[in-house]
Amino acid sequence: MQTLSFDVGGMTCGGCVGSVQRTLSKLDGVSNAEVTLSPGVASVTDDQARVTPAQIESALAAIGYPAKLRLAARRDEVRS
Ligand SMILES: [Cu+2]
Repeated sequence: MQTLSFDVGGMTCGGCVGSVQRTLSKLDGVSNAEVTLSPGVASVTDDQARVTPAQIESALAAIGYPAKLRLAARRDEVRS
């Protein structure tokens, strides 16, 4: 498992945060998602064998929130 941070654009209220969080949680391979409005960031804990950052970005883009992986903020692997 690993935890990745994504910059998420277009979120303006708690409803947006909820939509992003729900979409991330439903993705295969994602075990946890924490989303904040300000700054617009999603921290996603996932199984890198089952979901790629590009899939996460496109799932959010598909619902109207352009997301971009933060390479600098990438954290070390979490022990599972
Ligand atoms: Cu909103």
